[in-house]
Amino acid sequence: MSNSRKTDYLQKIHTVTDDAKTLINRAMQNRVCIGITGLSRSGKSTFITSLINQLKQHNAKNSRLGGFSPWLKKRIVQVIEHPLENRYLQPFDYQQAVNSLSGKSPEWPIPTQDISGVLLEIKLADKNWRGKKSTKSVFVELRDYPGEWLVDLPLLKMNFREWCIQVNNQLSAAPRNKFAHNPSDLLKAVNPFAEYDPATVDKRRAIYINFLQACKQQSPPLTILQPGRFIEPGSKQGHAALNFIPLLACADYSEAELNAADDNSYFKQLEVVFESYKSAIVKPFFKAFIEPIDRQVVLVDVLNVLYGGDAYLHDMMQALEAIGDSFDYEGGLFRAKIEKVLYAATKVDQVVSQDHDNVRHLLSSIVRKSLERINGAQADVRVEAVASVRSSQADSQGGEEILKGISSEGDAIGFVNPRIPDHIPTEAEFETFIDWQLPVLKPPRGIRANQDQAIPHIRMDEVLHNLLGDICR
Ligand SMILES: Nc1nc2c(ncn2[C@@H]2O[C@H](COP(=O)(O)OP(=O)(O)OP(=O)(O)O)[C@@H](O)[C@H]2O)c(=O)[nH]1
Ligand SMILES: [Mg+2]
Repeated sequence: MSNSRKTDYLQKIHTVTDDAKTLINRAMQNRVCIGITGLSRSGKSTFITSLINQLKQHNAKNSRLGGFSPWLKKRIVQVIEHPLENRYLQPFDYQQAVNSLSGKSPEWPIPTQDISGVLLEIKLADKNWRGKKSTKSVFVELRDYPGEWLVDLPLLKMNFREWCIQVNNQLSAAPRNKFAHNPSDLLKAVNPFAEYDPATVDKRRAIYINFLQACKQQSPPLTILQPGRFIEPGSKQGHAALNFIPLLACADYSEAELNAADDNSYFKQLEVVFESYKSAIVKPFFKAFIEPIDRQVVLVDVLNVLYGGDAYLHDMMQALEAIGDSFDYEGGLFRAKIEKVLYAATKVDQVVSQDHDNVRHLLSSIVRKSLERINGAQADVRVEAVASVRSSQADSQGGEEILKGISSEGDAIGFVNPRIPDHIPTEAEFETFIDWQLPVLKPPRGIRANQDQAIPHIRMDEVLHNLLGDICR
């Protein structure tokens, strides 16, 4: 066996034994790694905060976790936050998130800029094999990261030319082709075969970043905004692997033609940077934060895209499909697979309660349509509709249910919503959403989460049951 093959072989054995060890450790320790995945602003940090809070405040008077058997049976003894073993990972700042939600003027957690994690220990009353009272601990790993980075995962399966063609298709189709600041012409003008000029790349890159930012900031935002680090660089600000742009003219040439380009051409130079973006930035994120996942929550802000119309919904569905391809639902010998997947439509407190079930069914239709691969896999897949922080209250007006809450400007408001269909809307049904402005609510006043109160929620108990019910038995 040649030396390099030997090293390869040894590395493989090493990885297999490492994976086996992780599996055994997890099984012995009642430990699960839950991947909270969700696109930018889908509600991940708020969800993690609420999930920890519901468990920690299990004894609060307003704790409502009837769907979670250990709570109903009063088996939760204590919930402790530990840092994750990875010393490079900052701890998830639960306390700060809770403080801002429960302050005098409550605020949502700030948008996430880097990765953090927490290891929750749930101590449960138990009986040992002799029937004597004891406690058992269940460990739950949770990690938080900026949602922008998730849309980079599909890049791992693409080469530079394929990515350029994808961006070209996106920029020339609705809704992006209608945007005044669409940089299509400027990017198309860069000839992939011409001599590479870093100053030109810098200028066009700045324009492309502005475009991505504008797509993110508009309401509703678009989903497929790549590369994610152009919008949220985290600790990689200024990294050399970020110095590239999509060369839209690549769509006009075959792979063979582009491969024959001069070494100092735009194509060849930027191809190298693109590959280093994948290997130095996307791959380590995947390895450290996506690969260890054995249970997954996919948070989807489905209400927010509805009023954007068909193009926005499909942009999100495409992103979900492409991202879904990056997760391992099949597994292999000594390689863990994701055993449970819970899709959760978030912020369901923005619509009246009679529509909550429809939101869940709408998400089911999206999942069935856009995630063929997951439907064929072994994983247990479910769908929920939740509010991590219930920020509206039901009231009635003329016999109709209405909602009341605090607007982002701090005013008390009352509102209703158009009926939510229980399926992907038809063109005619989309019309009913065009004039609907989804209210951006402030968190409710008076949470007092630090003073033995639990955060009000919708169906977070079902989430706990789905994710942890079996291992808490
Ligand atoms: N009404 C309501 N709004 C919510 C809820 N959860 C989140 N939001 C809104 O959604 C916004 C984004 O929530 P985050 O938890 O920060 O979302 P994220 O996925 O962590 O966002 P990034 O870190 O930017 O990827 C918040 O600022 C709130 O406006 C909820 O349960 N109810
Ligand atoms: Mg966040």
